[in-house]
Amino acid sequence: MAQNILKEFNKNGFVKIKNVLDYKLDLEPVLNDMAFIMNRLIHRFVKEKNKKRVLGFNFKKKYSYLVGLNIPELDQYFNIRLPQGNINVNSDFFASQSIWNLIINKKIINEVTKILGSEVSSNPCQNSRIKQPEKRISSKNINDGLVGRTPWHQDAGVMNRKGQKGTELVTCWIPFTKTRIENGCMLAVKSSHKFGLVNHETGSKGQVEIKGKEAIEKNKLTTVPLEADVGDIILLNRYLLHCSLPNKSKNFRISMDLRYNKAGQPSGRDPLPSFIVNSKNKSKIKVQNYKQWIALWEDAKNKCIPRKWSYKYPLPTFNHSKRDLPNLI
Ligand SMILES: O=C(O)CCC(=O)C(=O)O
Ligand SMILES: [Fe+2]
Repeated sequence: MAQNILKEFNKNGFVKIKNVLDYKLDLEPVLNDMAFIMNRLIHRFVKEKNKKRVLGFNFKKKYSYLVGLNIPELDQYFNIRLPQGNINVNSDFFASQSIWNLIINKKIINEVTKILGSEVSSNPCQNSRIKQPEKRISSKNINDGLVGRTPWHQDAGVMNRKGQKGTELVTCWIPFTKTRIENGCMLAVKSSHKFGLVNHETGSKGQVEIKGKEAIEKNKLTTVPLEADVGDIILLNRYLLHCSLPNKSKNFRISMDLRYNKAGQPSGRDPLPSFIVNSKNKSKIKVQNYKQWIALWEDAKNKCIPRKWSYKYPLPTFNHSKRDLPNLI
């Protein structure tokens, strides 16, 4: 029987769709671009006498070597968006042609339209996550969602007030490695999107975290590990309670999360790029190539430089406790 994407999404708050993407066509180009960034970093940070040897390493060994150099904010060189704070003229981000191709990938957008309808914008809340085995991660980074465990949250919680008020945001989570419980797949509370927006507070390293998250275990809410194979995508409702497990394996766990929202609604991260990627009226698709997309990011960066930050979210999300998770169960 054909999978009813919308029905599953509305029932559980998430849906896994098998075999949407092709490794060679859609995913490997991104990994190749990450390898290119690593080579650039090796040229910049590795001592002259070691360069040749390190350039000969494979992906994993190169990344681990770079981690060992304690380069500040290493993950930012691989992240699709501007850093959250300290924006300056040199702020860098990973906006390659291969990522642009993924954002506008017809196979992804086709699935997203099953949830959002035909009028869809790309949302600038996008991340890539390269997660090493947890035992290699320094203790200060263990609860950093970009490189270690992702804390319990709802994706609507990382938008500004305008976005939180009702932007219909869908997350598209894309694995580049087979992702299982052992190597830190996401964990979701089934049907928790039905709670609506719950209260978040500041967690580790300035991330958002659900206030009263302990209630999930205490009240024995049903949790589902969101395991996925390469080629699959997982779509998440913006109110789904989810986190990620630690990577206890010996291998890397690499993923990307792209987001889309109903066209015309606030992105929740003004002035970062938000543009129509699907519409019945083709003339509404104004951003049509990689260079235009990069220009939007550069423009956004210039707007953020004077204020020094690219996005902020109000924390706690609510000043009262009515929307604290334990009071909603
Ligand atoms: O990949 C992860 O660790 C977390 C991803 C996530 O929270 C998301 O895509 O919304
Ligand atoms: Fe999330």
